[in-house]
Amino acid sequence: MTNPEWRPTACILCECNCGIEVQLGGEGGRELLRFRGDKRHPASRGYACEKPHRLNYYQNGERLLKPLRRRADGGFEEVSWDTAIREVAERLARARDTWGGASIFYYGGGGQGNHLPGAYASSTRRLLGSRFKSSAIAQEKTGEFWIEDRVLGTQTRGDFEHCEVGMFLGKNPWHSHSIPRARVTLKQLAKDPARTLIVVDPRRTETAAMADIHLQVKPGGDAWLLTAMLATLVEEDLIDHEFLAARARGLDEVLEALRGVSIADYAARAGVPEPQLRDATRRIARARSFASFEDLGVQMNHHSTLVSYLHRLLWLLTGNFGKPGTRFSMEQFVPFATGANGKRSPVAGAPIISGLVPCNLIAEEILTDHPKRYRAMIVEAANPAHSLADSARFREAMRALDTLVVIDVTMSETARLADYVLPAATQFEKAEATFFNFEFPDNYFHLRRRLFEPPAGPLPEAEIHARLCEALGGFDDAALAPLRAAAERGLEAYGLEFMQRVLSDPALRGLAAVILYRTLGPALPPDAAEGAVLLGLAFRFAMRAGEVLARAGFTGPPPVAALALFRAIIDTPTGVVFARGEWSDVRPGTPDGAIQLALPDMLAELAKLAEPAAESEADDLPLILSAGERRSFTANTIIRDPAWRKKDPDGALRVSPADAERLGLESGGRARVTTRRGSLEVTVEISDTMQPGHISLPNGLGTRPAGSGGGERIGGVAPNELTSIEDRDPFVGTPWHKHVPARLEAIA
Ligand SMILES: Nc1nc2c(c(=O)[nH]1)N[C@H]1C(S)=C(S)[C@@H](COP(=O)(O)OP(=O)(O)OC[C@H]3O[C@@H](n4cnc5c(=O)[nH]c(N)nc54)[C@H](O)[C@@H]3O)O[C@H]1N2
Ligand SMILES: Nc1nc2c(c(=O)[nH]1)N[C@H]1C(S)=C(S)[C@@H](COP(=O)(O)OP(=O)(O)OC[C@H]3O[C@@H](n4cnc5c(=O)[nH]c(N)nc54)[C@H](O)[C@@H]3O)O[C@H]1N2
Ligand code: SF4
Ligand SMILES: [Mo]
Repeated sequence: MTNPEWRPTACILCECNCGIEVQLGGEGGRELLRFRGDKRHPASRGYACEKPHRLNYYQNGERLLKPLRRRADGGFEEVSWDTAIREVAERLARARDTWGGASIFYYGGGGQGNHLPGAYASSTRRLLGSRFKSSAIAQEKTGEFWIEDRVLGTQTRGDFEHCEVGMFLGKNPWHSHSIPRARVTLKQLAKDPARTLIVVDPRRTETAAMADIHLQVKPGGDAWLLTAMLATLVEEDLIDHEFLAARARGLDEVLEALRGVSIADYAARAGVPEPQLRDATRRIARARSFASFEDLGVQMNHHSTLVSYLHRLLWLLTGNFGKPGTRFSMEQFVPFATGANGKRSPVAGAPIISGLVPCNLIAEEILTDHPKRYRAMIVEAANPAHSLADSARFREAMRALDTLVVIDVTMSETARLADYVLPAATQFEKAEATFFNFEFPDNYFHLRRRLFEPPAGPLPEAEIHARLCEALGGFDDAALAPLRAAAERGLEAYGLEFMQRVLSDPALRGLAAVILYRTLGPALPPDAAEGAVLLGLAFRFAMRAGEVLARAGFTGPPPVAALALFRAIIDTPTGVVFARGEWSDVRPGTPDGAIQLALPDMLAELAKLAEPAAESEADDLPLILSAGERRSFTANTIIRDPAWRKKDPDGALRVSPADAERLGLESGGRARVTTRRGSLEVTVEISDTMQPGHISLPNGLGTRPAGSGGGERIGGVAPNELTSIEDRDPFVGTPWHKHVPARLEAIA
């Protein structure tokens, strides 16, 4: 029986978090049966793609129901929550007392749909003195953040709804989305004869197939392509001098670096016809507005940091910043990208960007005898044993730890390596939210209410961290009585008490998250209790961005506006506009307020592009493997059961017709793919969307059910069995997953 009531929530399968409505049914009403886009949602406005229709595979997949502890014989045993919390707290406190809190590493904190675990973990980490952390962001976006922070001092995004020319660089938004209502926006761009869609991708992706201009770059050729485009701007004087004179510095150095470039040579090295490249460049320069998006195809590739810089020069030299249809910066509820702060990782001394240690260094910073190596780790809402480069090395690193604690809904590849596994409630069994607030001019925040209670066993992360903090002796429950009493008197009374007792007390401020959950949580509607931490965040937001908050209707002194915002978030289960930007707000946040066009280290990198191509490193690995493509039924490892995938059940390796013929491969046949790091059997799909020399595997597949013997059909392979941690950007350590030298052999 399906309950006819439509309940608002959000899709958790990509960063867009489209608002959806669901009808529940099945046993105990715990199945997600029917779906539709939620028209009330401020950003998605009724839009959703095909994936949430099969979200029940997440909710009712293989679950963890009891805390697990590793036995001496290597297996797991179930233990009570009391035992698990006590022992985890003891072991982590012992690690802190023996090696220092900095030896306790934190990984994750949330994925595509859930960022509240990380917010609550801040309290536990504070008590443990844990200083270093990372997440998937540090294997994709940290290079872009670092460059953007230096050039602009603010984080920006493209306004694709209004641009005249839109460009996607190493990004396939038809499948990967990342912009609101992606397919609607793409169709409008492609269909309108006055507008132009440009795609830069070695593969004729679904997006490239719709494009007006497809620059079918050679794998890894983007730095030459972008440099040739920039040199075209200089040679043909397509530069917006007026814009730059008013807002930028460093133009002369940049022009100097670009003048010597041979456009014909660089176009050839990029594999793109020079006339097409010039045509695309002119189209961009002459447009009233140009928006663009770079993603994993370039961010997980050679020259990734340089490409982020060149990409910025392309829209800055053409004056495409700070006006409709170009690039905007938005006020986020919790700021996402914060650049480098001068801190370095303890063993390798790598730069920490946005507070994150580069993912590719984690295993190295464990597998060493360096005294500052990480000794213990908490992994929460992430699956690094599957998602980080070189899974074998990562497994080895996890085994070398004194203590690994994993908090997950399922027995992930990472959980299997843990000393303790703590079962979490799913994202529909608790209130959840993300801080992916990238909209403009109206930016929204959505606290989804829980749809039903968790089964006996799993707990929301808020509860797990509150218990851990209590076991660590973080606060005395009696000291919280005045806060609890205030919560019963109402939100205003609570807000006052919270400011006086918690925010003004350095010892308690760091524990604000769990204190809010323990004291305000019980006074909130039960299906929104995990939203308690948002009050603290609302206070911070109101202090920082009162003006955009007021424009969104939350006026008054910061505490008053913060309380009003918090109340609206709790009371509106379909999402709230919390910031209303204006184009005049969009300006550089650099110390002198000017755009910094010339970054000396990047200009030095640019100059190196002129060097002759290095000898191919290995003749026996002649192909380039893109390990981890987004397809219609992939969603990282959020959904593990291969049955959810309606198409491409084996997650086939795509290969061009020319390579297939040369190697004697057939569609549906089997082949062996080998890299420097590993070798796997795959199913082949011959695809004329691939260019010769380039092969591609999907992301997030090859997950096995817990306790499986390994012989069963699992649907696809795990790409990071094939990648190496050494293949990474020299500046920020991001991996080169899209550019793995490989060879392919038919299997009879
Ligand atoms: N369906 C689905 N959607 C998702 C996700 C998912 O798992 N499944 N994951 C979400 C997440 S976490 C992210 S970060 C985004 C990522 O979104 P995208 O970055 O769009 O995802 P990918 O498919 O990994 O890579 C994009 C493109 O890079 C191209 N590429 C490979 N090599 C090169 C190259 O040398 N140069 C250029 N220019 N392009 C190259 C590939 O052909 C591919 O089309 O997607 C999000 N959306
Ligand atoms: N080779 C290669 N590797 C890649 C990529 C690639 O393109 N190629 N892409 C990279 C990118 S961009 C990303 S974003 C990462 C993604 O990699 P990760 O950040 O590791 O994310 P997921 O694989 O989605 O793992 C999320 C985990 O959270 C668990 N989970 C789900 N809901 C909850 C919950 O409510 N609470 C808790 N505690 N846990 C929950 C899931 O069961 C799963 O184990 O992969 C990266 N890895
Ligand atoms: S675009 Fe992303 S968030 Fe929206 S429905 Fe599709 S997978 Fe879900
Ligand atoms: Mo990602």
